[in-house]
Amino acid sequence: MINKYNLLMKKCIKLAEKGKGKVSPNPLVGCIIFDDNFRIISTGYHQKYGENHAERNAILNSKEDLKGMNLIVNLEPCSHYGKTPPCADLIIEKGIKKVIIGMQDPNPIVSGRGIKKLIASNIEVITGVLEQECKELNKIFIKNQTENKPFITIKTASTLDGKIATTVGTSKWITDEVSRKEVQKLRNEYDGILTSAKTVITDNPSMTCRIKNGVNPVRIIADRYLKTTPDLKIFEDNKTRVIIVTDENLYQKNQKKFPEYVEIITCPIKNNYLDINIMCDLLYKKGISSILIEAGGQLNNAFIQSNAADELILFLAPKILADKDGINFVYGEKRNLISECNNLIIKSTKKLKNDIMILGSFIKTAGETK
Ligand code: AOF
Ligand code: ZN
Repeated sequence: MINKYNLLMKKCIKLAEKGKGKVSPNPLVGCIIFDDNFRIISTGYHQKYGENHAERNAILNSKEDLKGMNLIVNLEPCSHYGKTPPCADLIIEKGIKKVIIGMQDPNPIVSGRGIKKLIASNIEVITGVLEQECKELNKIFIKNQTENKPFITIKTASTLDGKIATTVGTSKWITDEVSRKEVQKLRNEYDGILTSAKTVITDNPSMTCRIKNGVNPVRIIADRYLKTTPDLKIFEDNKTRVIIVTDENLYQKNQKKFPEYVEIITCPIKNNYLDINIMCDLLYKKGISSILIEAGGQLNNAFIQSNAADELILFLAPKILADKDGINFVYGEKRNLISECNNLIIKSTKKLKNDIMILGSFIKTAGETK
Protein backbone atom coordinates (compact mmCIF):
# COMPACT_ATOMS: atom_id res chain seq x y z
CA MET A 1 0.00 0.00 0.00
CA ILE A 2 2.74 2.44 1.04
CA ASN A 3 4.54 1.78 -2.23
CA LYS A 4 1.42 2.50 -4.24
CA TYR A 5 0.88 5.75 -2.34
CA ASN A 6 4.51 6.66 -3.02
CA LEU A 7 4.02 6.10 -6.74
CA LEU A 8 0.89 8.23 -6.79
CA MET A 9 2.60 10.95 -4.75
CA LYS A 10 5.43 11.00 -7.29
CA LYS A 11 2.78 11.59 -9.95
CA CYS A 12 1.30 14.42 -7.86
CA ILE A 13 4.75 16.03 -7.69
CA LYS A 14 5.16 15.70 -11.48
CA LEU A 15 1.74 17.31 -11.99
CA ALA A 16 2.58 20.07 -9.52
CA GLU A 17 5.82 20.84 -11.36
CA LYS A 18 3.78 21.86 -14.42
CA GLY A 19 2.93 25.00 -12.46
CA LYS A 20 6.59 26.10 -12.20
CA GLY A 21 7.00 29.72 -13.19
CA LYS A 22 3.24 30.34 -13.07
CA VAL A 23 1.98 29.96 -9.50
CA SER A 24 4.44 31.98 -7.39
CA PRO A 25 4.09 33.01 -4.58
CA ASN A 26 1.63 30.17 -4.12
CA PRO A 27 2.72 26.55 -3.74
CA LEU A 28 3.18 23.91 -6.42
CA VAL A 29 0.38 21.41 -5.89
CA GLY A 30 -0.77 18.30 -7.76
CA CYS A 31 -3.72 16.06 -6.87
CA ILE A 32 -5.06 12.66 -7.97
CA ILE A 33 -8.40 11.02 -7.21
CA PHE A 34 -8.45 7.21 -7.38
CA ASP A 35 -10.66 4.30 -6.42
CA ASP A 36 -9.86 1.37 -4.11
CA ASN A 37 -8.34 -0.56 -7.02
CA PHE A 38 -5.95 2.36 -7.63
CA ARG A 39 -7.70 3.26 -10.88
CA ILE A 40 -7.16 6.96 -11.50
CA ILE A 41 -10.47 8.82 -11.75
CA SER A 42 -9.09 12.30 -12.34
CA THR A 43 -6.10 14.57 -11.82
CA GLY A 44 -5.55 18.28 -11.32
CA TYR A 45 -2.86 20.76 -10.46
CA HIS A 46 -2.52 24.39 -9.49
CA GLN A 47 -2.00 25.99 -12.88
CA LYS A 48 -1.81 29.70 -12.30
CA TYR A 49 -1.53 32.11 -9.39
CA GLY A 50 -4.95 33.14 -8.10
CA GLU A 51 -6.79 30.35 -9.92
CA ASN A 52 -8.26 27.06 -8.65
CA HIS A 53 -6.27 24.97 -6.21
CA ALA A 54 -5.11 21.52 -7.32
CA GLU A 55 -7.80 19.64 -5.33
CA ARG A 56 -10.61 21.72 -6.82
CA ASN A 57 -9.25 21.14 -10.33
CA ALA A 58 -9.01 17.36 -9.75
CA ILE A 59 -12.59 17.32 -8.43
CA LEU A 60 -13.90 19.45 -11.30
CA ASN A 61 -12.06 17.26 -13.84
CA SER A 62 -13.90 14.12 -12.70
CA LYS A 63 -16.82 12.82 -14.71
CA GLU A 64 -17.68 10.24 -12.03
CA ASP A 65 -19.43 10.47 -8.68
CA LEU A 66 -16.66 10.88 -6.09
CA LYS A 67 -18.47 9.31 -3.13
CA GLY A 68 -16.20 6.75 -1.44
CA MET A 69 -13.14 7.69 -3.52
CA ASN A 70 -9.58 8.45 -2.34
CA LEU A 71 -7.65 11.66 -2.91
CA ILE A 72 -3.90 12.16 -2.78
CA VAL A 73 -2.24 15.57 -2.74
CA ASN A 74 1.29 16.80 -1.96
CA LEU A 75 0.10 19.64 0.34
CA GLU A 76 -2.56 19.64 3.05
CA PRO A 77 -5.91 20.81 1.61
CA CYS A 78 -6.72 24.37 2.64
CA SER A 79 -9.28 25.30 5.28
CA HIS A 80 -9.62 29.02 4.59
CA TYR A 81 -11.68 31.27 2.38
CA GLY A 82 -9.10 32.85 0.10
CA LYS A 83 -9.46 33.44 -3.60
CA THR A 84 -11.55 30.25 -3.60
CA PRO A 85 -13.57 28.51 -0.84
CA PRO A 86 -11.75 25.87 1.28
CA CYS A 87 -10.69 22.72 -0.57
CA ALA A 88 -11.28 20.69 2.61
CA ASP A 89 -15.00 21.64 2.48
CA LEU A 90 -15.29 20.58 -1.15
CA ILE A 91 -13.61 17.23 -0.40
CA ILE A 92 -16.07 16.65 2.47
CA GLU A 93 -19.05 17.71 0.34
CA LYS A 94 -18.11 15.25 -2.42
CA GLY A 95 -18.05 12.30 0.01
CA ILE A 96 -14.38 11.40 -0.49
CA LYS A 97 -13.48 8.82 2.16
CA LYS A 98 -9.70 8.88 2.37
CA VAL A 99 -7.15 11.70 1.90
CA ILE A 100 -3.42 11.04 1.58
CA ILE A 101 -1.19 14.06 2.16
CA GLY A 102 2.51 14.70 1.54
CA MET A 103 3.11 17.51 3.98
CA GLN A 104 1.29 19.87 6.32
CA ASP A 105 0.68 23.38 4.94
CA PRO A 106 3.26 25.80 6.46
CA ASN A 107 0.88 28.70 5.79
CA PRO A 108 -0.15 29.81 9.32
CA ILE A 109 -3.75 30.34 8.23
CA VAL A 110 -4.05 26.66 7.30
CA SER A 111 -1.30 24.68 9.13
CA GLY A 112 -3.15 21.63 10.41
CA ARG A 113 -6.65 23.09 10.21
CA GLY A 114 -7.36 21.44 6.85
CA ILE A 115 -6.41 18.04 8.26
CA LYS A 116 -8.54 18.64 11.39
CA LYS A 117 -11.56 19.54 9.27
CA LEU A 118 -11.25 16.32 7.27
CA ILE A 119 -10.83 14.16 10.38
CA ALA A 120 -13.80 15.86 12.06
CA SER A 121 -15.89 14.75 9.08
CA ASN A 122 -14.77 11.13 9.53
CA ILE A 123 -12.44 11.13 6.56
CA GLU A 124 -9.42 8.86 6.99
CA VAL A 125 -6.28 10.98 6.69
CA ILE A 126 -2.77 9.67 6.05
CA THR A 127 0.04 12.24 6.23
CA GLY A 128 3.76 12.35 5.54
CA VAL A 129 3.83 10.32 2.31
CA LEU A 130 7.12 11.22 0.53
CA GLU A 131 7.31 14.17 2.90
CA GLN A 132 10.94 15.05 2.08
CA GLU A 133 10.27 15.13 -1.66
CA CYS A 134 7.15 17.24 -1.09
CA LYS A 135 9.15 19.67 1.06
CA GLU A 136 11.85 19.89 -1.60
CA LEU A 137 9.20 20.70 -4.22
CA ASN A 138 7.88 23.60 -2.15
CA LYS A 139 11.10 24.79 -0.49
CA ILE A 140 10.48 28.35 -1.69
CA PHE A 141 6.92 28.42 -0.34
CA ILE A 142 8.07 26.93 2.99
CA LYS A 143 10.76 29.58 3.51
CA ASN A 144 8.34 32.36 2.53
CA GLN A 145 5.66 31.15 4.93
CA THR A 146 7.90 30.35 7.89
CA GLU A 147 10.44 33.20 7.67
CA ASN A 148 8.79 35.88 5.52
CA LYS A 149 11.93 36.01 3.42
CA PRO A 150 12.74 35.19 -0.20
CA PHE A 151 14.42 31.88 -1.01
CA ILE A 152 17.93 32.59 -2.30
CA THR A 153 19.97 30.42 -4.65
CA ILE A 154 23.45 31.31 -5.85
CA LYS A 155 24.07 30.02 -9.36
CA THR A 156 27.58 29.93 -10.68
CA ALA A 157 29.66 28.21 -13.36
CA SER A 158 33.32 27.52 -12.82
CA THR A 159 36.34 25.54 -13.92
CA LEU A 160 37.51 22.66 -11.73
CA ASP A 161 39.85 25.11 -10.00
CA GLY A 162 36.90 27.31 -9.06
CA LYS A 163 37.48 30.11 -11.58
CA ILE A 164 34.63 32.02 -13.21
CA ALA A 165 36.89 34.22 -15.37
CA THR A 166 40.50 34.86 -16.32
CA THR A 167 42.58 37.66 -14.79
CA VAL A 168 41.38 40.00 -17.53
CA GLY A 169 37.75 39.02 -17.02
CA THR A 170 37.12 36.68 -20.00
CA SER A 171 34.47 34.10 -19.14
CA LYS A 172 32.96 32.90 -22.43
CA TRP A 173 32.40 29.99 -22.32
CA ILE A 174 33.30 27.98 -19.27
CA THR A 175 30.33 25.60 -19.41
CA ASP A 176 28.76 24.05 -22.50
CA GLU A 177 25.41 24.76 -24.17
CA VAL A 178 23.58 22.04 -22.20
CA SER A 179 24.52 23.66 -18.88
CA ARG A 180 23.56 27.07 -20.20
CA LYS A 181 20.14 25.70 -21.17
CA GLU A 182 19.71 24.49 -17.56
CA VAL A 183 20.32 28.05 -16.43
CA GLN A 184 17.51 29.22 -18.69
CA LYS A 185 15.21 26.67 -17.01
CA LEU A 186 16.25 27.98 -13.59
CA ARG A 187 15.45 31.54 -14.60
CA ASN A 188 11.88 30.39 -15.30
CA GLU A 189 11.56 29.05 -11.75
CA TYR A 190 12.63 32.11 -9.79
CA ASP A 191 10.70 35.34 -9.32
CA GLY A 192 13.84 37.45 -9.51
CA ILE A 193 17.36 37.25 -10.83
CA LEU A 194 19.91 39.38 -9.03
CA THR A 195 23.28 40.54 -10.21
CA SER A 196 25.79 43.25 -9.43
CA ALA A 197 26.31 46.54 -11.26
CA LYS A 198 29.82 45.28 -12.05
CA THR A 199 28.46 42.24 -13.95
CA VAL A 200 25.85 44.36 -15.74
CA ILE A 201 28.51 46.84 -16.85
CA THR A 202 31.25 44.35 -17.83
CA ASP A 203 29.12 41.57 -19.41
CA ASN A 204 26.13 43.68 -20.53
CA PRO A 205 23.69 40.73 -20.16
CA SER A 206 19.96 40.88 -20.90
CA MET A 207 19.12 38.45 -18.04
CA THR A 208 15.96 37.16 -19.66
CA CYS A 209 14.53 33.64 -19.78
CA ARG A 210 14.76 32.26 -23.29
CA ILE A 211 13.00 28.89 -23.04
CA LYS A 212 9.68 28.18 -24.79
CA ASN A 213 6.77 29.59 -22.74
CA GLY A 214 9.28 30.71 -20.12
CA VAL A 215 8.57 33.62 -17.82
CA ASN A 216 11.11 36.41 -17.47
CA PRO A 217 12.23 36.95 -13.90
CA VAL A 218 12.27 40.43 -12.40
CA ARG A 219 15.82 41.66 -12.98
CA ILE A 220 17.45 43.09 -9.88
CA ILE A 221 20.74 44.98 -9.85
CA ALA A 222 22.68 45.49 -6.64
CA ASP A 223 24.23 48.85 -7.53
CA ARG A 224 25.58 50.52 -4.44
CA TYR A 225 27.16 53.47 -6.28
CA LEU A 226 24.44 53.74 -8.96
CA LYS A 227 27.00 53.06 -11.68
CA THR A 228 24.68 51.41 -14.22
CA THR A 229 23.57 53.61 -17.09
CA PRO A 230 20.24 53.56 -18.97
CA ASP A 231 21.91 52.49 -22.26
CA LEU A 232 22.77 48.95 -20.99
CA LYS A 233 20.98 45.91 -22.48
CA ILE A 234 19.22 45.05 -19.24
CA PHE A 235 17.19 48.27 -19.54
CA GLU A 236 16.27 47.71 -23.21
CA ASP A 237 13.53 45.20 -22.69
CA ASN A 238 10.50 46.46 -20.82
CA LYS A 239 8.74 43.06 -20.70
CA THR A 240 9.59 42.60 -17.03
CA ARG A 241 10.41 44.81 -14.13
CA VAL A 242 13.93 45.94 -13.41
CA ILE A 243 14.78 46.89 -9.84
CA ILE A 244 17.94 48.74 -8.85
CA VAL A 245 18.99 48.53 -5.22
CA THR A 246 21.27 51.38 -4.24
CA ASP A 247 22.70 53.27 -1.26
CA GLU A 248 20.02 55.49 0.27
CA ASN A 249 22.46 58.33 0.95
CA LEU A 250 24.07 58.32 -2.48
CA TYR A 251 20.77 58.19 -4.32
CA GLN A 252 19.72 61.54 -2.95
CA LYS A 253 22.75 63.15 -4.62
CA ASN A 254 22.90 61.11 -7.80
CA GLN A 255 19.49 60.54 -9.40
CA LYS A 256 19.80 59.25 -12.96
CA LYS A 257 17.07 59.04 -15.56
CA PHE A 258 16.06 55.40 -16.17
CA PRO A 259 13.04 54.17 -18.21
CA GLU A 260 9.85 54.47 -16.15
CA TYR A 261 9.49 50.69 -15.63
CA VAL A 262 12.76 50.69 -13.67
CA GLU A 263 12.16 50.82 -9.92
CA ILE A 264 14.84 52.16 -7.62
CA ILE A 265 14.90 51.03 -4.01
CA THR A 266 17.32 52.34 -1.46
CA CYS A 267 19.03 50.26 1.17
CA PRO A 268 21.27 50.93 4.19
CA ILE A 269 24.97 50.00 4.13
CA LYS A 270 26.57 47.30 6.31
CA ASN A 271 30.14 45.92 6.21
CA ASN A 272 30.87 48.48 3.49
CA TYR A 273 28.20 47.04 1.17
CA LEU A 274 24.43 47.06 0.77
CA ASP A 275 22.94 45.34 3.83
CA ILE A 276 22.08 41.98 2.27
CA ASN A 277 19.42 40.98 4.80
CA ILE A 278 17.62 44.31 4.59
CA MET A 279 17.85 44.14 0.79
CA CYS A 280 16.20 40.69 0.87
CA ASP A 281 13.42 42.00 3.13
CA LEU A 282 12.83 44.98 0.83
CA LEU A 283 12.64 42.72 -2.22
CA TYR A 284 10.27 40.33 -0.43
CA LYS A 285 8.00 43.27 0.30
CA LYS A 286 8.08 44.02 -3.44
CA GLY A 287 6.64 40.54 -4.05
CA ILE A 288 9.86 38.71 -4.92
CA SER A 289 9.58 35.28 -3.22
CA SER A 290 12.67 33.70 -4.72
CA ILE A 291 15.91 35.08 -6.10
CA LEU A 292 18.55 33.50 -8.29
CA ILE A 293 21.90 35.22 -7.77
CA GLU A 294 23.95 35.34 -10.96
CA ALA A 295 26.87 37.49 -9.97
CA GLY A 296 30.58 37.58 -9.24
CA GLY A 297 32.57 36.51 -6.21
CA GLN A 298 31.97 39.56 -4.06
CA LEU A 299 28.20 39.54 -4.21
CA ASN A 300 28.09 35.74 -3.89
CA ASN A 301 30.25 36.01 -0.79
CA ALA A 302 28.14 38.79 0.71
CA PHE A 303 25.08 36.52 0.45
CA ILE A 304 26.93 33.58 1.96
CA GLN A 305 28.49 35.50 4.86
CA SER A 306 25.24 37.24 5.76
CA ASN A 307 23.55 33.82 6.01
CA ALA A 308 21.01 34.86 3.40
CA ALA A 309 21.87 32.20 0.80
CA ASP A 310 19.87 28.98 0.98
CA GLU A 311 21.33 26.99 -1.88
CA LEU A 312 24.21 26.90 -4.34
CA ILE A 313 23.95 25.55 -7.85
CA LEU A 314 27.41 25.07 -9.26
CA PHE A 315 28.00 24.09 -12.88
CA LEU A 316 31.46 22.62 -12.88
CA ALA A 317 33.26 22.39 -16.23
CA PRO A 318 36.01 19.79 -16.79
CA LYS A 319 38.65 22.48 -17.29
CA ILE A 320 41.51 23.81 -15.24
CA LEU A 321 42.26 27.47 -15.86
CA ALA A 322 45.48 27.57 -13.82
CA ASP A 323 45.51 31.36 -13.77
CA LYS A 324 46.79 32.42 -10.37
CA ASP A 325 44.90 35.70 -10.53
CA GLY A 326 41.81 34.23 -12.19
CA ILE A 327 38.50 35.21 -10.62
CA ASN A 328 36.94 32.91 -8.01
CA PHE A 329 33.21 32.40 -7.57
CA VAL A 330 33.54 33.54 -3.99
CA TYR A 331 35.81 36.34 -2.95
CA GLY A 332 36.14 36.91 0.77
CA GLU A 333 38.49 37.83 3.57
CA LYS A 334 41.70 35.88 4.26
CA ARG A 335 41.11 32.75 6.36
CA ASN A 336 43.52 30.85 8.56
CA LEU A 337 41.55 27.74 9.43
CA ILE A 338 39.60 25.18 7.47
CA SER A 339 37.10 25.28 10.32
CA GLU A 340 36.18 28.76 9.06
CA CYS A 341 34.70 27.27 5.90
CA ASN A 342 31.06 27.81 5.04
CA ASN A 343 29.61 24.31 4.88
CA LEU A 344 26.97 22.83 2.64
CA ILE A 345 25.03 19.61 2.33
CA ILE A 346 25.10 18.18 -1.18
CA LYS A 347 21.51 17.53 -2.22
CA SER A 348 22.22 16.24 -5.70
CA THR A 349 24.83 15.95 -8.43
CA LYS A 350 24.02 15.46 -12.07
CA LYS A 351 26.32 14.85 -15.00
CA LEU A 352 25.13 16.92 -17.93
CA LYS A 353 26.82 16.74 -21.35
CA ASN A 354 30.37 17.65 -20.30
CA ASP A 355 29.77 19.44 -17.01
CA ILE A 356 28.50 18.49 -13.57
CA MET A 357 25.61 20.30 -11.91
CA ILE A 358 25.92 20.32 -8.13
CA LEU A 359 23.08 21.39 -5.88
CA GLY A 360 24.09 22.17 -2.32
CA SER A 361 22.18 23.54 0.62
CA PHE A 362 23.98 25.96 2.98
CA ILE A 363 24.28 24.98 6.62
CA LYS A 364 23.45 28.28 8.27
CA THR A 365 25.70 29.48 11.05
CA ALA A 366 24.47 31.49 14.00
CA GLY A 367 24.61 35.21 13.20
CA GLU A 368 26.45 36.94 10.40
CA THR A 369 30.16 36.74 9.65
CA LYS A 370 32.14 39.28 7.73
C1 AOF B 1 -2.64 27.24 -3.96
N1 AOF B 1 -2.81 26.15 -4.76
O1 AOF B 1 -3.33 24.02 -5.07
C2 AOF B 1 -3.27 24.83 -2.88
C3 AOF B 1 -3.06 25.94 -2.04
O2 AOF B 1 -4.38 32.76 -2.29
P1 AOF B 1 -5.31 31.59 -2.24
O3 AOF B 1 -6.65 31.91 -1.77
O4 AOF B 1 -5.32 30.86 -3.56
O5 AOF B 1 -4.74 30.58 -1.15
C4 AOF B 1 -3.43 30.21 -1.18
C5 AOF B 1 -3.13 29.26 -0.04
O6 AOF B 1 -3.89 28.06 -0.16
C6 AOF B 1 -1.69 28.80 -0.05
O7 AOF B 1 -0.87 29.68 0.66
C7 AOF B 1 -1.77 27.44 0.65
O8 AOF B 1 -1.76 27.66 2.04
C8 AOF B 1 -3.17 26.93 0.29
N2 AOF B 1 -3.15 25.83 -0.69
N3 AOF B 1 -2.75 27.13 -2.64
O9 AOF B 1 -2.36 28.33 -4.46
C9 AOF B 1 -3.15 24.96 -4.28
N4 AOF B 1 -3.62 23.62 -2.38
ZN1 ZN C 1 -7.27 24.89 -1.40
